[in-house]
Amino acid sequence: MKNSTNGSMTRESTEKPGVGAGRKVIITCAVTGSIHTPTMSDRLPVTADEIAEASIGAAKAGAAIIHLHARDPETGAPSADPNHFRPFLDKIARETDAIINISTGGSSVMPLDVRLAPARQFAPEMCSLNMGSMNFGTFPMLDKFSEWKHNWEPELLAATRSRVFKNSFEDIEAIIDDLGNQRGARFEFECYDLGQIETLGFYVKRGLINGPIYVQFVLGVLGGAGASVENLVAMKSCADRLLPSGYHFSVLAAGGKQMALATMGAIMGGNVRVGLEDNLTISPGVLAESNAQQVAKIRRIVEELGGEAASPDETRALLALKGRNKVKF
Ligand code: KMH
Ligand code: ZN
Repeated sequence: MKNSTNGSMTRESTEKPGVGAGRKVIITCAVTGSIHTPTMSDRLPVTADEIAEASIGAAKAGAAIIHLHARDPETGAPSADPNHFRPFLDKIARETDAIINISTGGSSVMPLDVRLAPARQFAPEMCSLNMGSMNFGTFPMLDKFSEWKHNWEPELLAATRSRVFKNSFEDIEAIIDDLGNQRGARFEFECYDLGQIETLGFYVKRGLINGPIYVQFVLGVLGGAGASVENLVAMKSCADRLLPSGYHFSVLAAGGKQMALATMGAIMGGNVRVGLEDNLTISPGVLAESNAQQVAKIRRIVEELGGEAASPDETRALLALKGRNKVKF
């Protein structure tokens, strides 16, 4: 018999809804990161004003979480100097109620203490936490340009051939304790392959990680899982087996498959991350005008599929965050 509410020819599904049924989908926007360099796009935010403007635009377009790195305003080079964070944190907090998520990944070539400095100082509601050591190759982008605005750009890309993005068990435990237990942050657990989801499951089982879990399936980084539907399905199945029911997942794909795989993630019952940190384009071969343009596009897709963008406060409730009044900026 045809079901009058959802048009299905079958009896009502007992599965969790995907994008449909007005499900709240958390949109994260990662506005600048440390992968891309100023030569690659004039739209990549570099100064504090640009990072603030990009973040405010993304929040207005529907992003509940803003994932932040800083850059040296003179050169555009990735920076984890808290002095480079403060001006844009203050401005974003004044003009939006978005959840600030400060990266602890920094740039894959920075030492851990440098990477942790801004999250330690500003005690945000959320931080990223990369769940394993890995190769993190951005050097293939060297082939795309013959001239660079700054010497550090090709040097940094080339360095990723020999450097390892170090996130040892000891590092992970230190971050959980320092930023989670002592400063009350919840984590965006960034998992780039199945082994890192296993590591997350290990710490949950050991009782080191409590409360709502927000795992980011990261696809498309050279050294981690490639950006394919098959890999996403495998990661979701692995997380379903290892993580407590009710865990939250989000999907990001670095590179041109960003929108397609985020859409797939939403359809599978997850949340989405976009932003120029992960991908500079808005459609194949076309540079995005802004972070907000990418947020608006994924929001349109989510809404077309029957979902709704979760507000910052709805996200705070879903993830049991400590609240805006407990951050130090
Ligand atoms: N750009 C992502 C692929 C972090 O900030 O901790 C990795 C990332 C790492 O977001
Ligand atoms: Zn990041």
